Amino acid sequence: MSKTAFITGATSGIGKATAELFAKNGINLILCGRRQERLDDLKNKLEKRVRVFTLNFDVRNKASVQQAVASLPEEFSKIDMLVNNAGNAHGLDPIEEGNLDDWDAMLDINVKGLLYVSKAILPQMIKRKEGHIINIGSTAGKEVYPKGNVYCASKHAVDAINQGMRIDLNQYGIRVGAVNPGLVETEFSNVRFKGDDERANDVYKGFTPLKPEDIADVIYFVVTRPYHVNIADLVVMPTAQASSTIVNKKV
Ligand code: NDP
Ligand code: 8X3
Repeated sequence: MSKTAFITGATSGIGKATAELFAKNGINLILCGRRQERLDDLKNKLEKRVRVFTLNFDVRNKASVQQAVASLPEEFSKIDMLVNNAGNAHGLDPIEEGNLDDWDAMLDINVKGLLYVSKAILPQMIKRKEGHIINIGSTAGKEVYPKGNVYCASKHAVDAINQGMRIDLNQYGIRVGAVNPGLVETEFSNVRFKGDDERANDVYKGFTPLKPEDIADVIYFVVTRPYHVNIADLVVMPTAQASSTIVNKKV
């Protein structure tokens, strides 16, 4: 029987590329995001291959998260894989100049949102003693870079939650692992710089960044291992990147 994946942040970047690759490989999809038009477009495109259901909710709103998961029809009620991907950086400022709304957004979305979604889906995985959670962390969850402060804190939290989930869910046979990308060209920097597209494009100039499809490939590899194999934690960077601050740019 074909499997079903629940992907948050499916309207763009890594989540969208993962949805497309999963569909190509026969994995049914529950696609989540806030931009309904994009969800509709993706559904129209991918339902030629697999069954697709869309859920529009903000991961920050715990009632909406619970309602959305509870609203799934019978044929989408068994979730085999949860890809906790929704998230972004908001701003890039030294700590003393940080914007409080940016801090709220990053902690509420990247950390609490991931927890709310996981909490809503876990009971069925625990009941079945089967399931797979893939948390999208970041190199920003492995090291801290200048002005990264709160975004890095949010991704360090994802790293801790990934480890904590793996420990606590071990008794239920649930697989838990993280994929931690380096620089991937998506809408990430457009969001971080609040629509300043020139500044966003500059981030990826002078080297070959990862494409969202590169991370989708890795996520697909992770979910297609035999069930006794759990990829616990992966860091994936462009070849030109050695760390958050060392990127071999030819400019
Ligand atoms: P994008 O901006 O392209 O995609 C972000 C996705 O998250 C969108 O689909 C967006 O959907 C969704 N999202 C954002 N806020 C919310 C919210 N409040 N509620 C529900 N959904 C939300 O960025 P990426 O694809 O790059 O980012 C995906 C993940 O990868 C993030 O967790 C990011 O931190 C991580 N990452 C990215 C890296 C990069 O260099 N790009 C590197 C390392 C990690 P919508 O707006 O429709 O709600
Ligand atoms: C995204 C990678 O280095 O832009 O998580 O923070 S970075």
